[in-house]
Amino acid sequence: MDCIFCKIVRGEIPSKKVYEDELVYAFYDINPVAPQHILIVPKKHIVGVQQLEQEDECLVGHMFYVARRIAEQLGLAPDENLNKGYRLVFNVGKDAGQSVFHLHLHLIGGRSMGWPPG
Ligand code: DGP
Repeated sequence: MDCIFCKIVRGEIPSKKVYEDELVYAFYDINPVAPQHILIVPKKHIVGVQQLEQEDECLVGHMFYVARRIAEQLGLAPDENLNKGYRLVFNVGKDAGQSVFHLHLHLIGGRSMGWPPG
């Protein structure tokens, strides 16, 4: 399949791996918007959030759990006073900024961020 993230999952395009299991692959974004910017992608090709099926519910939950563990390993997790932290983002469609049409969860951290996003 001619999908850049499928090729990364298969190892046909090099990437800086952060985590892998039977369901997901996580790697550093090539164009980081913060000191830490990781993408968590399912190994199954899903175009985006709008193409999710009910059978994908557990997979998406797993993506969030993996993100939480990676954030902890990178020292991004909020402390007991909820200081520090990170952002988890799905861009859904072109107007929202989606440019790769294989579902991916952005894990962005290492700096303070504003709201609303641009
Ligand atoms: P989005 O705009 O939400 O679809 O995010 C796609 C992200 O994918 C974007 O931040 C850049 C990243 N990206 C695109 N191509 C590659 C690649 O070949 N390698 C890596 N590591 N990241 C990529």
